[in-house]
Amino acid sequence: MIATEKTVEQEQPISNIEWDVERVREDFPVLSQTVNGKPLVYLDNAASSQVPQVVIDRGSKYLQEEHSNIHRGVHYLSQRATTAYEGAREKVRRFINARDSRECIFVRGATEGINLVMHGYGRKFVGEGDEIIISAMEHHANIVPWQMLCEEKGAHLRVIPINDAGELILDEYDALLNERTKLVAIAHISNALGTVNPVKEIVARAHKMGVPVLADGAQSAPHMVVDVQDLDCDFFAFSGHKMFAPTGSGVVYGKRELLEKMNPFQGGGDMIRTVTFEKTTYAGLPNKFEAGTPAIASQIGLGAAIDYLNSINREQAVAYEHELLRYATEKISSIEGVRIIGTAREKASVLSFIVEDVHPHDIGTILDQEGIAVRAGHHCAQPVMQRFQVPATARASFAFYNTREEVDTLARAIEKVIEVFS
Ligand code: 7TS
Repeated sequence: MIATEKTVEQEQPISNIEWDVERVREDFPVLSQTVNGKPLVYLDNAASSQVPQVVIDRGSKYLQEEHSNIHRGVHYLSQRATTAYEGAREKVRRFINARDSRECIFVRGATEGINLVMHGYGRKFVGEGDEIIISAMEHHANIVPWQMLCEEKGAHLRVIPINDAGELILDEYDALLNERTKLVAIAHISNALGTVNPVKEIVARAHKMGVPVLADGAQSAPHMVVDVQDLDCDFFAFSGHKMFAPTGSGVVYGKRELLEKMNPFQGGGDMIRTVTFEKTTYAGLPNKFEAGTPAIASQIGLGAAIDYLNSINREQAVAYEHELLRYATEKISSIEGVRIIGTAREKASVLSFIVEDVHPHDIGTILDQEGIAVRAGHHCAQPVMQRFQVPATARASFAFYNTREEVDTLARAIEKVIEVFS
């Protein structure tokens, strides 16, 4: 459990976790720079995480030696590019423990993955009077597509409320599930609050009613060990750029029987079997959902990022991050005038806070002068801000390369903010 009460600062070592953070930091060249004359303290990982040298090198190797279009060529380079691209798909399969790599569709990121499910599944299977359940802590990427669908179809969006700690009220979820429910779409981890949602339980309850579940894994894929078969979710979307890979990479996983029933997302090259002016037949999985030339270099980079994650001890990385969040929560919440937004029992990676009488944007600006990168705003989760009646929050979000010293620097800088505005 993350401590949330104002407690006297205690020096507790990060115990029993053998994590050589200084060694790990050497893998990430971005981290060693100075910003505004101060060492960079990068605490905006929920927006985009940094990229290790091995991923950068893999991207360079592709561009220097392999760059070519995939699937269509018999020539040497095209075959090498195809092998690398499809190799990345198999790495993704193992990373999330999907049954079959054809269930892993490459997309630009979580947003595109959710939109793919909205178009492919929603537009085919949701009709007038049907309902889609989301929660009060969703990122706009998991709200707006469903609203667009509801508007088009005359369906209704139902929202699971959250309590003052930022946890789902599961009794309300039970009350919302009914025979009109066509899909549940839920964040695995909230980007604004850090809450880890009980996706496995949510899925089990939905499946009792025969309802499929999409888990938005944008924040969980980088910070948890994810097993889609264990979760038993029907769809799982995530972005590469939040898990140490380049932008433009990402995946939506879907159970094969559902993906096969769905309509394609976009039409074009590579997603067809035959085309005549009268009729087009579609390719099998995964190509049916990957029209046009994909982000080949980025997805190969995602494969390299997964290799990197496999090369460090993933369980230790998760435990270290958890301990760092606990330390940060204790330290930051003990500063007079600071309030943490999001105090769920199960949290990961994200610390959202406000400072009495200071706008979060001013916090962000002053912290930047100290070389500290945090995000200030609504974090594309405006309904969360409305729920907690705040215009915005400042958000520090951690990765396994962040240190306790960086948390201390953040705490000192927040104290400075309070001084400036007092
Ligand atoms: N879902 C969640 C839970 C997210 O945190 C984000 C991005 C998305 C979906 C969309 O991901 P994208 O890669 O397709 O843009 N979250 C954030 C954030 O917290 N700050 O910047 C982007």
